[in-house]
Amino acid sequence: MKKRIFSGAQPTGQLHIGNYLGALKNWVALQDEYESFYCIVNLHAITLPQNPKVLRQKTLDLARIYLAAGIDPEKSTIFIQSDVPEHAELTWILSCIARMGELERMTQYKDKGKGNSERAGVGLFTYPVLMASDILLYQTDLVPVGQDQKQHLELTRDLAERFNRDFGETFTIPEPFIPPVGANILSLQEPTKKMSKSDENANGSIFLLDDADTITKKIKRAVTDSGTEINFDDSRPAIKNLLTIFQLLTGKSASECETHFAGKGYGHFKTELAETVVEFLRPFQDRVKEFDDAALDAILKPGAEKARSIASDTLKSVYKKVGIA
Ligand code: ATP
Ligand code: LTN
Repeated sequence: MKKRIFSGAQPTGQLHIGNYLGALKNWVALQDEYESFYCIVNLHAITLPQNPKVLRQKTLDLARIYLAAGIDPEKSTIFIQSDVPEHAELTWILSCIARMGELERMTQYKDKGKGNSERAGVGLFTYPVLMASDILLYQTDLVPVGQDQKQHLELTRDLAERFNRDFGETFTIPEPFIPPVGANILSLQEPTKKMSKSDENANGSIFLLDDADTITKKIKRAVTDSGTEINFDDSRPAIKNLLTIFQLLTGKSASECETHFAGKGYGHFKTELAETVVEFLRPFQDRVKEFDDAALDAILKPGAEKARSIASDTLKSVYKKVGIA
């Protein structure tokens, strides 16, 4: 029996190269070896205000991006979170064993809630419990995510262990898969913080659907460090970040990248990086257009059915264990 993967992304904002390199690229790479479930987490999306008119569209657009990135519906299950009501149901049960203190320590809540509990929604606070439910419903072995989700994975493991201890063996304890390179792609404008969908400054992110001109401009404007060398040096995070993007898109080793740019200036480096990104994204952007709504429906509907058949088994066993059914 293959081991199982679960991961997801929110249909908010626009997906950027950080989401691709930190998460999607690995989802694609792992789908042969694992039985994989890739979810569009629209219930997570509404933990911050969304425009209802565009949320449905964004949900479908994200399915297109999964497919264009190379997730193969013949190998992996792609589905929309809200099509499987067990996610919300298990969230209630796990909310009853999660502790306020452990959720208060979640840095994403602190960042996104801006430390203002009068204004922050309860959904934003319990967001990690919904994420734990996503993962635990599928008896997941491995969760490929970027560095920013590590803390949520630890909470998921804690909740699973607590439930198993209090009610008897029920959940598989999942392991995170955080890639050694690319798990924290930084903003091109402020290379001390992560490239983020919710960044107000669009120049900090290369979006997967940006056109060639925009990509080239963003890379030309990217902040650099003092010095001239193009190498992987932790004390020069801006260049290291750009070089990491180059490395992951070309598949070269770190030392090959350094040799490749030895003696070259920032101008040359940025031009070549921009060409590499544009050439990488061109076929991806063509593929995005291939899937119309009917084609998506033909993938997402059976995806949800397959997911549901597993999720409902887990939920039934949970209800039994807690004395509800
Ligand atoms: P935001 O950027 O607004 O915080 P997010 O991280 O919530 O967005 P999702 O679409 O839910 O965005 O994330 C999808 C995946 O991309 C997650 O596994 C996340 O860890 C990963 N990811 C997000 N930002 C980066 C980044 N800068 N570098 C590497 N991986 C990232
Ligand atoms: N919280 C994640 C998205 C997410 C997820 C999940 C990732 C929701 N549920 C389950 C992995 C497994 C984020 O904000 N990037």
